[in-house]
Amino acid sequence: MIVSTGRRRGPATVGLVAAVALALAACGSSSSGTSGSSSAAGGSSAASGAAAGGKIKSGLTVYFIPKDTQNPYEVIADEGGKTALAELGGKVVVSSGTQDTAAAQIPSIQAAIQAHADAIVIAGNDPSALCPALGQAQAAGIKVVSFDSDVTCPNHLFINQADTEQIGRSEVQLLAKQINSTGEIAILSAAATATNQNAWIGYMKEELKNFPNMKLVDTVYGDDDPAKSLTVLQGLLTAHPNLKGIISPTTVGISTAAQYLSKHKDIAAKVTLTGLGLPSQMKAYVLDGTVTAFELWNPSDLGYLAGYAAASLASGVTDGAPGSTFTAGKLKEYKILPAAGSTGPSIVLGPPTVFDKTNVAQFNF
Ligand code: RAM
Repeated sequence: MIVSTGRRRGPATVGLVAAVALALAACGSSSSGTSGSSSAAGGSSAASGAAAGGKIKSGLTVYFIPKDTQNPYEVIADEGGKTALAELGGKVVVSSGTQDTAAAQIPSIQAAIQAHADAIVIAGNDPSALCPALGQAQAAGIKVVSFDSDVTCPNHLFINQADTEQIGRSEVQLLAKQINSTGEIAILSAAATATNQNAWIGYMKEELKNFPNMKLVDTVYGDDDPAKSLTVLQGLLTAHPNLKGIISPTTVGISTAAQYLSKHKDIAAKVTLTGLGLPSQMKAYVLDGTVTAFELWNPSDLGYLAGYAAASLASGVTDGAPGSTFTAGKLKEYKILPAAGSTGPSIVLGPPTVFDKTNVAQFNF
């Protein structure tokens, strides 16, 4: 487990600490239920935000538990959370593993309990395996917010980066435009258990029904590890010599694939790559013509919004009830949306941005 603490606006300190020696029996369990409560993050089922109000408490400690501590996207999101808590007179502790598994995140949840944190903000590497540990945290009075990648555990608020359906469908549409809606395509994803990628892939498959001449021939998983992403990419290209397009709904996957294609122009001439990428990582590959267009939201804003949501819940400023609103600093006011499908109460940051050569250099994330 790797932990870093951010206080005020000072630089983050990253250090290796010993894993908290607590029972990990719950690790890998999938015995969770879905939320039956109308209130997102409280124990009671408040029907409105009437009970909420007041000021954000100062001195709050919020544990940010990203998918892993190495992924630049997650690091930017965590920095956004640190900015939020610094504005509110509290602090963020970033803690997670180095691999995108639920097992690697459980020691960080236990550490948050030990530290009497006020809230946890977590990007789930698995929809249900984290629920027993998160339930223990809630029993200890810790508010739970998920961001980036949701969990299915009860009584939490999900901070979604953009509308899930829009992300999935628009990635297929972006690729279709570039390959004349024709040919074999594949997906280079993150971890096979990642809630966010799997939800987007579900909508990609729906959208592909509108493109009968585009055929999804494979989905491979690089676990948001650059080395593994490269290996599965190479396997994909070998297994499917007629591949026309790849969608990589992960910043790690798309940047790895773009780097490979930029060095193998013969393959890049035949295979079109799109997906979700950081403009800072993708700029070179757009400007050298390897990639035409891809999309993303601002991960820093995502972390900032999650930080404000966690602090608001921990202070009782909002009770997380659908329909209620709260103010997220520079991002202004957000409304909590009702549960829908397998997603509990949530907040959506905003629509994604499409990046191409006209704008890719303009973003600092
Ligand atoms: C990767 C992670 C993250 C996802 C982005 C688009 O960095 O998988 O969860 O939201 O890509």
